[in-house]
Amino acid sequence: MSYGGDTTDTLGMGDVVSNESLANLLREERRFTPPADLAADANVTAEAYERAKADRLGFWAEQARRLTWATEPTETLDWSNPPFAKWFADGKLNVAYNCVDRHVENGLGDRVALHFEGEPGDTRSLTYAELQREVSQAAHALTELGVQTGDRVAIYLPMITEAVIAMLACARIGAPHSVVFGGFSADALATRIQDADARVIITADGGYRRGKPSALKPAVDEALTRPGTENVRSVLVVRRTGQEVAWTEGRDVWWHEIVDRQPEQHTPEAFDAEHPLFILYTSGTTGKPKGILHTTGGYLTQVSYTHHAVFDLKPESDVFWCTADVGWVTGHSYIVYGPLSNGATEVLYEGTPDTPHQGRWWEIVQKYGVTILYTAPTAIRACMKWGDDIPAKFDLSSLRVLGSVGEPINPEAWIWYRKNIGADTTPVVDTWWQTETGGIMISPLPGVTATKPGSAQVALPGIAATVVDDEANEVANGAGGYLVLTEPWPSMLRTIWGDDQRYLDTYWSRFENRYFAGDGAKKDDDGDIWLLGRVDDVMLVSGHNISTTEVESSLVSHPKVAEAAVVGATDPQTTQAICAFVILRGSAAEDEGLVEELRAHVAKQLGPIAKPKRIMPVAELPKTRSGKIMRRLLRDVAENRALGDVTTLTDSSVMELIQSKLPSAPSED
Ligand code: 6R9
Repeated sequence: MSYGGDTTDTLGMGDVVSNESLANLLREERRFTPPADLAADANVTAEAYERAKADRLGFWAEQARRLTWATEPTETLDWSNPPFAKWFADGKLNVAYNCVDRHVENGLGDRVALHFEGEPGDTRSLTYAELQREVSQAAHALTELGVQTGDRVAIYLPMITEAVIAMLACARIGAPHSVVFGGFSADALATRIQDADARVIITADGGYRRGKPSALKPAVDEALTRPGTENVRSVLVVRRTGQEVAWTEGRDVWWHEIVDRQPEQHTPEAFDAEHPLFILYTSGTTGKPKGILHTTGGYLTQVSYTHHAVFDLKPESDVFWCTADVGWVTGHSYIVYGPLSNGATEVLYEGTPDTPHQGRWWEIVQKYGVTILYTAPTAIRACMKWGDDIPAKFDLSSLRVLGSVGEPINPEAWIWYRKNIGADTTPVVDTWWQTETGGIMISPLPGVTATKPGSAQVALPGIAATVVDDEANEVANGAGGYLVLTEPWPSMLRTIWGDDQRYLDTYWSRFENRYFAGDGAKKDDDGDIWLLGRVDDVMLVSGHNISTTEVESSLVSHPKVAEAAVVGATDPQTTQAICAFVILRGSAAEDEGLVEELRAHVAKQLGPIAKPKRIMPVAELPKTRSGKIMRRLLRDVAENRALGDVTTLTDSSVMELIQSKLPSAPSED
């Protein structure tokens, strides 16, 4: 059934998407089976699902042996006080040793760990042996600055090698880090310093962004004037851009002055598996940011295993590139801890994809022979908008696996990615997970799964996920509801820093004994999972629940649309009215006819009730720095309200642009 008719459905997510509309979006039944050579040599085969199903804890105990433990764990999971989990609790290990030293000890010291590419074009390749020296020196420097095991260190850096080194140095001495994204303001930084009670901050004079040096140190100076930051003793400053910085004697220290003179050897201490590894703040839609706490052994086990399984990493020959920033969880898990624990060679790029030209990423893929690329739908859609001719100018034949994360990927963008970046042969893995889950949870496996564009499909071996209705009953195939995780997993968050009650209330109170992720989802006829966006974003139109993701996917499937964001705005007749903001593809012209054409296109695909009331072509959409569309702000615009909190927005001028384009009265049906 498509959306239509006048019947009022029950509330909840039961009807967020219909089978027919999914089939419409997929148009033909497109399935992509794994390339034969990849399947034949895959790190993980279908048998892993069986093994994990037969003995889930035994499966994870086996994965924990991927790591080198100072004391091997004998316990796997302690779930005696749910939802406060302990994994591998009697084991001890050092994360930095696992990510660096053991590879050097295994004779891989000359292997490149990081190919750093600065935005201005400066480069540096760091081997595992060099990384070991630099992490050791940084660890000594932190100790000299008085950092002790358990002290929190805030890291506020651009995407440079020191960001990775700083994180590993903290892990090495058991000082939990709190990485704050370099694009955040002094306010956001101050809140995070206060909440974690950080003792040292690691920052830089600045970084390069869009061809210009962009200062960081002034935000630190400003943050440290706020109450509640008095416990910060030292600010360690990397010289990146050479721009002038204000200096507080006795507090500020240059990285090169203190780190470079330290001994090159450092003995790593083994910490308990449940020792805190890092805090990472997620803003959420309301309230103060939540400090998501991750610990040591379970986290490293799952990020190591998932990186090996989902990307089919062959460390001796692959060049891995995750384009995320280290300031968000994807950078933590799939730039730093997953790849380095697996001894990977990877690319670290400082800048934006279109500086100095729109082919910069593809130039980097060609230059380093990148074999595995992991990026976000928002970036893929930006590349679609810039045009197919840009990637076509570069040799991308080294690529063999493509990944996506951060938002639902529209089938159209998925197909574009595979075709234009992956030569129509590489598997695309759409990976669903969250800051809270620590590692990938739902994803195809590139050597096993016949992929469906737009679907994350199946829980990984050892992971239990399903879709439930309002009453917590598992929905049948073909129905929609709420995505829940039904069993604890090794890289799960342990709590919200300093607020156990909020941890219980936010994640474990909606459904008994189940972790509620906040996302709507649907099972298709094969039982595969389709993510439908945050439940807060679901629209209620004349009694029907309609998912923003679905209407967006329909719009993006129109050849003239590169990107779309859909929100429900309060409407006297229909409760909410669907408002769409669209970015057109390179050559498409914006005119009245086009808006009507797009409305008709959605109505035809999804049914008349899903037809947007208003469609506004815009140049940009408001996004967080991790690339997620901020629908909340678009709702403010659509309802003519003052804008809410814009602190996590990439570029606040985007909202002014959108508001200035708003027609005064909405167009009528
Ligand atoms: C890793 C990351 C988590 C939220 C999550 C969901 C959305 C992430 C997705 C996806 C559909 C995917 N999300 N991956 N939605 N398909 N493959 O992004 O963490 O920043 O905490 O965001 O992102 O809504 O709940 P985080």
